[in-house]
Amino acid sequence: KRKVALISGKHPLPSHLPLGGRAPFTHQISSMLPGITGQDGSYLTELLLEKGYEVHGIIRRSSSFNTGRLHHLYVDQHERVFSPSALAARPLTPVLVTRPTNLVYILAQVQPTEIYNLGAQSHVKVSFEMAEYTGDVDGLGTLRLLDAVRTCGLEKHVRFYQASTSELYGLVQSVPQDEKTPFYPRSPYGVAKLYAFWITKNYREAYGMYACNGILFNHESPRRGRTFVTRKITRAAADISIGKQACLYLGNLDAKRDWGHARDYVEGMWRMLQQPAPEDFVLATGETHPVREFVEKSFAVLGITIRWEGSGTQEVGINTKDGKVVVKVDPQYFRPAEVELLLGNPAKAERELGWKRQVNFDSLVREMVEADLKASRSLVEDQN
Ligand code: NDP
Ligand code: GDR
Repeated sequence: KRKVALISGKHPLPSHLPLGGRAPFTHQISSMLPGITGQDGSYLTELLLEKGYEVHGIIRRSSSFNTGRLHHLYVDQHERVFSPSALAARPLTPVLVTRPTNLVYILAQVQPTEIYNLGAQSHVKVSFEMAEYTGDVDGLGTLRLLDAVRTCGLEKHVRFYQASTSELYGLVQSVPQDEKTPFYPRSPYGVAKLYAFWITKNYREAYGMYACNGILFNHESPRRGRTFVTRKITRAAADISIGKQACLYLGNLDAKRDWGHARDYVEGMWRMLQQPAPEDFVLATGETHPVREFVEKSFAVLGITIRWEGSGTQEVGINTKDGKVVVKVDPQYFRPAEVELLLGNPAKAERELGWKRQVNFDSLVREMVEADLKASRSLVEDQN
């Protein structure tokens, strides 16, 4: 059986990026990935290549490089050297696509067996500043992709994964949150993803598509975007520890999140598309931790103990060794409406998918801090 995956976005200016597999469009299993250049896209690409998929990504045209997270997965077309795993020998081959109708062209050409719809304006705070854009990309974009699948007559042949989110729960109704917990999104991002959740479910019911929502709680890694709170903290802690930065400025220190490792979560995405029938699943760790604890543990990895003083916007974190203020609250990072508590219940995924997170909170923090420390140090060495 031919298996082709597509990791896709629903953006106005994507390009076409085939990766892996030895000859284009002939591999037995293939996937399509909009959002391939993001954190999850890079881990999912690794996983699918390992499983022998031909992977096609859709990327946006950018004036600067946006494929950094994928560089280890392909080699220069002039060298034609197969990587040790012999999986990543295909060069980046961009095909500029400018209109949503070109999604139809890509789908018709790739004929994916699986589509992972990861592309999104994924920053919650930014969504308040770019609400209409976020609604268009994250909400309507999902509809465009689903319609393109139907236009190509692939609705009975393709399996579709929608990157849904714990942000759908928003204002706490009850915890732990599972597949039956009511939604109450608290941001334009959450509202756009609510539309995407329901349109995915609607196309499943209306047209018999194999379409799943993965309701994923926060997942992080050394590849996490630098403006999300975990990575912002681990980078700053590393820089502060070697004297490159003085202070870290943060918003709400008391928000609680259920944080897992992205590598574990992409495994869950893939498992959702291998079931006999399409269903929606929560992926979470079942633990919750405040931002404040993420800060303390990150500095602790570097041998720095934090003492908190003051309250509200006046609160600061002090390095107990030298008395220096290393964390300050800056109200510009507060959100107009906040999601105070996320705590997921992954029981259904554990039971039906055999999925379980492998990386715990402390190991996640350590891995991220150590990666950032290594990067900071090598940058300093390069400059010297
Ligand atoms: P990232 O922000 O790291 O990656 C987002 C991807 O979407 C990138 O490839 C990005 O391309 C692309 N993208 C951004 N803007 C657009 C646009 N206008 N049109 C099309 N594509 C665009 O996100 P993650 O990898 O962390 O998350 C993947 C998906 O999962 C997202 O949909 C996110 O909302 C969702 N999600 C994430 C969770 C998490 O904790 N990480 C939890 C639950 C859901 P470029 O590189 O060019 O910017
Ligand atoms: P989130 O992630 O909004 O949960 O969305 P983020 O890391 O941005 O925020 C988590 C919590 O930390 C608080 N916070 C700060 N956040 C940021 N970014 N910067 C700060 O300086 C800061 N200070 C405190 C926030 O207020 C929030 O409470 C992520 C994204 O990946 C979404 O795409 C995904 O759907 C959800 O996770 C699940």
